[in-house]
Amino acid sequence: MTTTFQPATGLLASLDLLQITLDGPVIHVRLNRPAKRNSISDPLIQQLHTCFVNLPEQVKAAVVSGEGAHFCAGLDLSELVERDIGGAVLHSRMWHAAFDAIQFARVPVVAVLHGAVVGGGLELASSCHIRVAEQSAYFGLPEGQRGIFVGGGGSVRIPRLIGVARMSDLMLTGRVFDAQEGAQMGLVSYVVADGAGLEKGIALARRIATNAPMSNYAVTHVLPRIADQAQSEGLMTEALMAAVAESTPDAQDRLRAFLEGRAGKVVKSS
Ligand code: 1HE
Repeated sequence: MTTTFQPATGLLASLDLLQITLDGPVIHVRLNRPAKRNSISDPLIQQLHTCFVNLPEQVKAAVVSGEGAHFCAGLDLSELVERDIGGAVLHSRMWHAAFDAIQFARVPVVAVLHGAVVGGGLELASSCHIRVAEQSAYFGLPEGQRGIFVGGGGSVRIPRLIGVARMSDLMLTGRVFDAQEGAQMGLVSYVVADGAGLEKGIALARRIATNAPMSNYAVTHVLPRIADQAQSEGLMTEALMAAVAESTPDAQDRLRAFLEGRAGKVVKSS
C-alpha cells in the first residue's frame, strides 16, 4: 500500500503529544509518548479532545494508534497521587469529554492496537468504532490492583462490547485477554500479524471514507443510541434516521448508480 501521509498543519500540528498526519480523507492520530508507554496525562487527554473536535473539513475517517512498543498504558499514574475528591470528579469528566469527542466525532474512528491496551488505554480503544489488533496486543483493566476504578467511560462502553461478566473478570482477577480472545468476545474485529496493523487500519479507514457521510453518521451517532433505547423508541428512531439518510442527494445518486449497473455488487471478501 502506498501511503502519502503528510504532517498536519495549524492547531493540530501544535499538539506535541500526538503525531497527526493526513492523506486525503484519512487522518492518522498517533499517541506519541512512548517513553511513558503512551500513558495518558492531563495534557494528552486534552490534546486528544482538541484533535477530535477540530478534525479538518477534508477528513472522512480517522485512525488512532500508539508509538513505541505499546498502544497505551492507561492513566498516567504519577498524576493521580494527591488529587482531591472534587478534582477527581473533574478529571474523570475531562476524560469523558475527550472520549465522547472520539465516539461522537464527525467521522468513524479505527483503533490500531498493539502491546499493552490497558486501563485507560482500553477505555480509549472502546470509544473508537472499529478495533484492529496486532498479535502482540493484550487487554487488561488493572484498576482493581491499583486501588481505583475506571474513570474514562470504561464502565459504560466496555460492558457494551464484552459484557459485565467479562469486564468484572478483568477487574477482579487481573486477568488479561490476548488478541485472539479479544476477537472471540467481539472486542476486536480484526487480528493481524505484528507490524501489519496500521496498513489494515488505514485500508479500513479508506474504505469507510468512501461511504456516504450521512450513513457513517447514522452508524456512529444514531446506532449506539438506538441500542440504548427500548424497542418501541428504537424502531421509531430507526425510521426517522432511515428517512433522513434516504432523502439525501448522496443516497439518491448511489441508488440510481446501482439500478443503472454503475455501482459495485456485494461480494465475498477475498
Ligand atoms: C507509566 C505508566 C503509567 C508506564 N503511568 N507512568 N495503568 C497501569 O497500571 C499499567 C502500568 N504500566 C505497566 O504495566 C507497564 O509500564 C507496561 C506493561 C505498560 C509497559 O512495560 P515496560 O516494561 O515496557 O515499561 P516500564 O519500564 O514499566 O515503563 C516505562 C516508563 O513508563 C516508566 O517510567 P520511567 O520514568 O521509569 O522510565 C514507567 O513508570 C512509565 N509508565 N506506564 C505512569 N500508567 C481514567 S481512569 C483510568 C485508570 C487506569 O488507566 S488504571 C491503569 C494504569
